Amino acid sequence: MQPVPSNVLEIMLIRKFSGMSPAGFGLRLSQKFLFLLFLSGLITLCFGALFLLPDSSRFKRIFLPRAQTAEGEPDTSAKKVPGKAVKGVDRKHEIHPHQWKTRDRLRDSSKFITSAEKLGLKVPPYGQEGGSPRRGRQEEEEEEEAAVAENGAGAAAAGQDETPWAQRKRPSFKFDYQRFRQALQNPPLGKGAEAEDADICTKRLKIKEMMRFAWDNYKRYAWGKNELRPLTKNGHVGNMFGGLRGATIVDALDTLYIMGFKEEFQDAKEWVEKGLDLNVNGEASLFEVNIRYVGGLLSAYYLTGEEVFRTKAIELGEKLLPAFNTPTGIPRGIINLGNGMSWSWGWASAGSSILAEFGTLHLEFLQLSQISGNPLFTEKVMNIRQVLKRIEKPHGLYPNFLSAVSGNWVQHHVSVGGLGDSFYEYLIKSWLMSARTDREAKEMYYEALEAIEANLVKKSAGGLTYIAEWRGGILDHKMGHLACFSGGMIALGAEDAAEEKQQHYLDLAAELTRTCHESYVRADTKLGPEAFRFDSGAEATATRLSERYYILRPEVVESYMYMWRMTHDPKYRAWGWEVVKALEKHCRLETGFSGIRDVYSTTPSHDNVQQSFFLAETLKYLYLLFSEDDLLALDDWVFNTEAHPLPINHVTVNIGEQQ
Ligand code: DMJ
Repeated sequence: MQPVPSNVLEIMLIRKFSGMSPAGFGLRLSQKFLFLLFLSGLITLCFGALFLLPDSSRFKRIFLPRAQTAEGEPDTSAKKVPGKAVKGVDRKHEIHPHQWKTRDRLRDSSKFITSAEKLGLKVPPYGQEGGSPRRGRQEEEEEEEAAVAENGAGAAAAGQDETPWAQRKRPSFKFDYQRFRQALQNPPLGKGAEAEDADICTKRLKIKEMMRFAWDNYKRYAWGKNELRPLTKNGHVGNMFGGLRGATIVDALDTLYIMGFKEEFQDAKEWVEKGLDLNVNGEASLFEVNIRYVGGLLSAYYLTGEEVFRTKAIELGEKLLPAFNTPTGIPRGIINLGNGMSWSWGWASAGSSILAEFGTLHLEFLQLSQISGNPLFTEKVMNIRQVLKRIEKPHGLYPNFLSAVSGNWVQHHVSVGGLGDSFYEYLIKSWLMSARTDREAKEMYYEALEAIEANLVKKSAGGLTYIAEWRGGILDHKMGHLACFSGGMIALGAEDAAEEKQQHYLDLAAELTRTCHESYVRADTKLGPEAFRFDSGAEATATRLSERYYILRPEVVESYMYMWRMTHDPKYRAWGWEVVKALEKHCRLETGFSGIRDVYSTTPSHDNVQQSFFLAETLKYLYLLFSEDDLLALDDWVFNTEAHPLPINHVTVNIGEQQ
């Protein structure tokens, strides 16, 4: 007798194989195969459906081990932190309700605890965040979910105190500014010795005049806006800073200060006090806000001790923190400062985060912890480093796109120019800023540099050394203007390399700087293109129309400045002066400086933007090139990637010290 069917599956099977005994089946081989195929498909489907259940479902917990309940792809390299999309919130605004796990992971790291303790910051005992005893995991999860549901994405991860730092009840913390100043080996502005050479003095004065001209025109036509449009004599808002305004003011603060523009500096300070509104909505780039605004405010504070800069830097830094609420702790690229929502760039591979962006926060965030006493900033960037340290690197290289959800590389495009550049810069500068105690950063830097040299550094037929880009193993023989910072970076790090490599790195730095100089020399305007190539017979020239522009970028003069400080070879000053003359000839308009559309044409076509980094970086590096070495001495300062000087922590903090 046939058994009474007890479920749908059996009914289907009986219908399908009607006339056969389900016990014995009596099937032909091909039928058995079909049956097994169908059955295994069904089981896979049911198992897969488990992943769609919410984390809290008991059914899910029975069948899946905890670690597999995270959202995202399997991750073999980086330890994962589970997270999931929040119902009712747009996917691009997903937040991570299990933030406490990140903290657990950090607590496991003796390295981090060493750092936090050296900061003099109290890390409460495990399970006692916020003073409450440790609760059950389920209880915590339920609370986290409730908090998220109640507050939306801007509430950031539950378990993290979201009360603004300034309003929190906490033991008073005072950053000892005087102690910091006393620890500097040189006065920030140097001993004030004038260069003996009158010609050098004249050149420095000329650069000062250019700064005043750029500033005055910004002030006259675009005050409070982000950048000046010199042709149309108005302000440029741009879309990188969300609702933030005054990018030129904040970016220019330290340049005004070191050049001795006292009145202008006071105007700028007053605007920061009264005009810099941080409670604004809009899509801001985490990276740009960090390097220009946070970096600019930090430098202004360290140079002057004015409290307004410290307070604003911390307040702004806190507004960036919700971007880190992702399953891995790798921040997303865009943040709304008003409501804390964050998401990835639409154009980035599969909504991933960009190496040069999340890898260029370390210096500023460590300084934020130092001046605020809030260890959260340090925790965030230390976590980024741990993710990067653990992940497998193809040929030792760091690809440009990483999933903030899974912690895996999204594709294998490697570049020392755009998308990758300042990540490498921040490794060596982290080592230097820690007063040479952050050995982890140092090791990561030299390992990365070796991989770059082995895989990307090439010599052209004409004998020019360049750094190519890498696309999953295939080389693109192009170097971007952005990659021209590498000469300066490699020179800066040469002294700390293994003894037998020091001269080699200095030589490599000199060769790369010469190549970038050649890209300028070979252009009719004597200003370099956005990218230049070494294929199809090209040698350091742009071959595509779209790569012929120059937007007042600093990277080439930045390398001249470092090479000058390292070697005192007068050719670097000579090359810097060529740039000054070219800027005056092709970029100076009646009402400010502008980028140009084609460096190979002397018929002017201006892009009508005076970039804020022209005042922050290009003019500052030129000024330093023609100044004494004790003006912002490299023994005391590292420059962030926007040329804002941050102090080397001689006494106050030794963040990241490894034993
Ligand atoms: C600047 O904002 C910074 O130097 C950044 O690291 C790269 N791009 C610009 C200048 O070119």
